[in-house]
Amino acid sequence: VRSTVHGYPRIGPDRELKRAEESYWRGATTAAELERVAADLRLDTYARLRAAGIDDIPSNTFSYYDQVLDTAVLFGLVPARFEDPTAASGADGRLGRYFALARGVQGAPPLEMTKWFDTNYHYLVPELSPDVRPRAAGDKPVAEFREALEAGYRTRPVLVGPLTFLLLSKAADDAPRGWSPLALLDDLLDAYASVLADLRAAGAEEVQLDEPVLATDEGRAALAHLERSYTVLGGLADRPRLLVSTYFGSIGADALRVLKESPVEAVGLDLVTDDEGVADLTAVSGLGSTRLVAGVVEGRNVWRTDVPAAVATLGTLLGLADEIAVSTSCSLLHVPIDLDAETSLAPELRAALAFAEQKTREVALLGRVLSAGTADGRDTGPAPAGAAFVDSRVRARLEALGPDAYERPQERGAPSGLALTTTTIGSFPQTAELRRARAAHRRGELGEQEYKEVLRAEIDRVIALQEDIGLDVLVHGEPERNDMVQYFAELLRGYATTENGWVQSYGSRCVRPPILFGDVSRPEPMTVEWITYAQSRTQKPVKGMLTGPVTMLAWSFVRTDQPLGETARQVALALRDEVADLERAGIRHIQVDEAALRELLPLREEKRAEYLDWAVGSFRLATSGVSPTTTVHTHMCYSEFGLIVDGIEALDADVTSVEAARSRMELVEDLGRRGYRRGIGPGVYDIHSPRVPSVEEVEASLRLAVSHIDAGGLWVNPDCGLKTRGYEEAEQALRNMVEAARRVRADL
Ligand code: THG
Ligand code: ZN
Repeated sequence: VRSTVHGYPRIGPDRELKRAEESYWRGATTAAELERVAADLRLDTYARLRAAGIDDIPSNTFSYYDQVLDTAVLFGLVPARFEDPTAASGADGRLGRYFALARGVQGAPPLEMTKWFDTNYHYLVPELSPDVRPRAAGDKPVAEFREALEAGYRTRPVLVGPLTFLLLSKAADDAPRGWSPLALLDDLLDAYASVLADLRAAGAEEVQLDEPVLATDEGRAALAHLERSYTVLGGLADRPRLLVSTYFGSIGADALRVLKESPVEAVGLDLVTDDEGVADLTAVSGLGSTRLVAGVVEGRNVWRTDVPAAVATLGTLLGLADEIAVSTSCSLLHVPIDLDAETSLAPELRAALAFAEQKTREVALLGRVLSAGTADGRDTGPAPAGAAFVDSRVRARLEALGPDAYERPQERGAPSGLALTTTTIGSFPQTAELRRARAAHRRGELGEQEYKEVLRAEIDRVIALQEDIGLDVLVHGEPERNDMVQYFAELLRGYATTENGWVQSYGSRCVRPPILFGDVSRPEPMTVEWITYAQSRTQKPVKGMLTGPVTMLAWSFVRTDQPLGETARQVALALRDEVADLERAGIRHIQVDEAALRELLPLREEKRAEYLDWAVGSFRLATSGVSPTTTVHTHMCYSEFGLIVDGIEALDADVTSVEAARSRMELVEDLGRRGYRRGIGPGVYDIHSPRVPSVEEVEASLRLAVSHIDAGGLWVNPDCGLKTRGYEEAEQALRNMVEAARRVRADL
């Protein structure tokens, strides 16, 4: 029984890739230097996998930014605005254009970025139209295969599969109405055929095609396209063996039957996310001679595998395919690299954890155990899923809550007398000085009082700047927070944080998801000191800023020994106390961000109602204790609004701000049609790009917005927090935004 993994983190154990890229972007290093760091990281990954005992090592899991972008570039699917005839040639030209697609350049806004299924990773959305013709335009998979082969590794190149690629792409603005990227399938399959032939010629014996979209309703419904894809690719004379990998949930018996009957050699299934995988296999009477790559080691959470249970599962699977291999449930991209880099986790918690490095060893161990038919004497004891830290006080409080703890009075004060009230989402740029102070404080070199002085000085400056710009509802800028989830996790009981547990979020940006291992409670107020200080510096209202329960879960590694909804209610109760303290301190606007509400939405419709029920319930538990005259705000990122608009109504917040800039205000139109009556702040410009929007651009968005919904409920804000931007661009963009609001107000 062979062992493999679907993919491995690409950022490097010390975030080498991030540093190298950001240095290249600043112009401090050359393309050749960046390429050398990347090559070293790839080879280091192969070496780690081999050392862990993994039999079949994947390649092309590396990316400079994102694997979907890589696929678009591989097939020449680059929008015309990036075809600059004067662009530099050679490595600089290639990388320059690649990064332009991801980050934008003056005159060419970047591709839209959105969440990769229900993870906290973001991919770039290819823009396709009937005018483009997919072709094998790049050689990244072949080049990386050759590079590995020369170093002594005959790897299995990994590509995003054709169905997933097309279903994750969108029709370009100039495509005819109703045109679907799926129309490109046959041309795209020709292009895949060419890449597969090149890989075969280079010596690849097997190629992995990732089709996670089969875990969604949309993918499951595209059976004809699935069949077409793998009949064509499987039928090629000149190709490596094909492994079609699926993950983020089961794919259903219908899709599994299509794959079983298609001429592909192997199918990868996620056997941990839900418990339907084995039932699907049984429903199709097993895979027969199609090899089953069994994802039994959780690839996206950090708990150790229960080895005896996994061995039992694998034993069942032996009867459902002639040949099986052991793997992770998905790429290890979503977990930190190495638990050994952590020095201060409690021993009982550490004993329950496995990061990428440890998981590869679990996979290899399972392969050996199955091959030998017995356990090989190592520690294979069961692992707790959460170190079960029980707090009976929290449980008793939750049990005592009545239904009124989830309801606000329907009659409440108007949020604001103004039309087009201007505000920001919460964070202001995190300066180098601030980061240095935080690091020094963490190392114990900067005392508590001195550190607080730095933070207060930053708040002074942020408040003064906002007054000068003329914003209406101010924020304190969150200088005390490294990350909106990490910060609260550090202050809540039941949560642990890591020192080096970095996971890629998008491009060079990483997060350190905290670990929610036990019952959650709030030992003391978490934000009151900072918000009240900011309020003391201005006559204008200052918004209090909290992170909502769903987002606290979505961006953490969460215990699996109780339903997510139960854990969310514990977090909500802690936040409810914080909201009450803020209100008592005189704060009149309180924002509870649910940036990740959309992200945790189950991939399949049949599971959504239950999710929205606990997601909405926990938000309401956190916020419904406020007085009728306090304005409750919430913020969401990457919303695909239509899908959750009912959920948003149910949150019962007074004002909701959402990303809208990259999707050009589509949501406002949608809301207008639905007769939405609460406050809405559609992001008027994209903060993920360094581009400064012009006054006219913002003005046009606002005029469009007021043509669809009542100006009294319209708030004016950027589409997300400003922490990733520099002060110069943030300030200019906000000035333009406020000026645009002034112009539109004047015409009302
Ligand atoms: N926090 C967490 N997850 C997130 C976001 C967040 N997911 C969605 C969205 N926001 C992603 N956006 C970002 C934006 C900035 C950064 C990471 C994700 C970022 N990270 C710093 C870096 O990579 O340099 C490190 C931050 C730190 O020092 O902690 O800038 O806001 N959890
Ligand atoms: Zn956001």
